[in-house]
Amino acid sequence: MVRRAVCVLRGDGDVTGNVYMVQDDAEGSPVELSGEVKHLTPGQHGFHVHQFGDNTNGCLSAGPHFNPLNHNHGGPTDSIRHVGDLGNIEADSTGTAHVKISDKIISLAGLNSIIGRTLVVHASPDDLGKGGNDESLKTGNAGARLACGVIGMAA
Ligand SMILES: [Cu+2]
Ligand SMILES: [Zn+2]
Repeated sequence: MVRRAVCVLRGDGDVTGNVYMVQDDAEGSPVELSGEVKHLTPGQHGFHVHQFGDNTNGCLSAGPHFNPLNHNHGGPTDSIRHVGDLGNIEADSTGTAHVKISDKIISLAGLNSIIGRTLVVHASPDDLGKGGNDESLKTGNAGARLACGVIGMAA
């Protein structure tokens, strides 16, 4: 059996995207994320799952990074990271980022489930916790929230 989820990203500007998530339900299987985010500035943009599926005040009400173990912020391959730390996506010269991420920490079920939480794309690169300041260990200095969407189950 395979679990599927989807997220439609929208914001105050013209950044838009669709991200699809698939996970085999065998224990320890990664979540495979794929899709596109458009109308970004070329280069890296922080990409995280935030705690709440609340977009009532835009992307701000999604709260901080999804962090059930109360760890410091990190990069996707770090052993110490927020569950929601997916690193960066990279937009090409046309402003489109082709999302292709495989992650074994997030899940579509259980304690680390991201269903009902918010996926956020940021204005700036995520420094992956290596920025040498306090904010780096909380947010990676990824800056404003350009677009976001609630992660929902899909067929
Ligand atoms: Cu974020
Ligand atoms: Zn984080």
